Amino acid sequence: NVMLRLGQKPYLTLTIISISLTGSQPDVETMTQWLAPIVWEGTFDLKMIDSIYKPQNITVATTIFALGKYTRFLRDLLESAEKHFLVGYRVHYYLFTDLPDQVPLVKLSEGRKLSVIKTESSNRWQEISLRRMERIEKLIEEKLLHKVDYMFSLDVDSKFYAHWGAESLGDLVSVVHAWFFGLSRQKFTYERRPKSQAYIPYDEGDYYYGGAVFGGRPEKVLKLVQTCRKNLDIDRANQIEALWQEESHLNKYFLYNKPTKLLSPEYLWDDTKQRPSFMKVVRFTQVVKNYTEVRPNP
Ligand code: UD2
Repeated sequence: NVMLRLGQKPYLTLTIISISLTGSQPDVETMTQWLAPIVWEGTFDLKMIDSIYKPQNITVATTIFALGKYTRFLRDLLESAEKHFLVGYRVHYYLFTDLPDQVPLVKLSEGRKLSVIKTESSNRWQEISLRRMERIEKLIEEKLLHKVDYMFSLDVDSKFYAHWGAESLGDLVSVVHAWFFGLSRQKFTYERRPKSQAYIPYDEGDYYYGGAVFGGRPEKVLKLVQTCRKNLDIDRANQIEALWQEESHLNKYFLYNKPTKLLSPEYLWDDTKQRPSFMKVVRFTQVVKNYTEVRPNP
């Protein structure tokens, strides 16, 4: 759907069917209103993309947090990443964990490495999830800025199933949450309490983005994590925690700082959800987990 704003009138919605780059593109939105691409199978020419990025010999840092029982997801995530994630590119995984002994030995391909960063845990899963922002901020400032070309942050309870390559790279990259793709903004689970810094009113918002994947150039991601961290601090001081912790703050950030590239739900699917016919490939999914069993608190 392409929304046009006409003078003082409310929105007029035009539905454009099959915006096609290759002739085989499904009937889905492939461009945002601010002209950022939404990446789907069939919207890009991988050979051309590789011919641009490969000669640049880029390095992509990837942050993963595995605290407490979440270390059990590491083997699958890393082994599947070695098969599908930016294959042929230099990838440096930065793994934050309180249990370095439980990091599995996974054979990495040439040009790829893994650094373990010992991290303090928490007895609240919400805290573990939202504190990723300040930890990524510190990592960028100390190790990534002006040293790596791109970066991603990935949830650990996930697995790659198919190609995820350089078509995903951009200045500021977000992923459209599988559960909310195609829904109207009133249905998005943004933070709705004005007391929180993550507040978004019902008449605003473009997409609902997943907290499990974001990325971009380190300097752009630094601005994102810094802003979210500051807003999380203000919320904490005001004794309010946004509905979906840092994911709520991320959504607020992307509302006013539009991502330059959106990854379609192919890049963050949910194994419990049936795949719609327009989705030709599932590249990365959240694995099914028993929340009460893996989390430190309910
Ligand atoms: C959603 C988001 C997640 C995050 C969270 C909000 C998606 C698909 N997932 O997932 O990114 O925004 O809501 O709080 O968009 N972790 C640990 N140990 C723990 C608990 C969490 O390491 O005990 C880490 C781990 O990297 C995990 C991440 O925090 O992947 C997010 O936690 P979650 O997967 O339990 O959150 P969930 O499924 O509600």
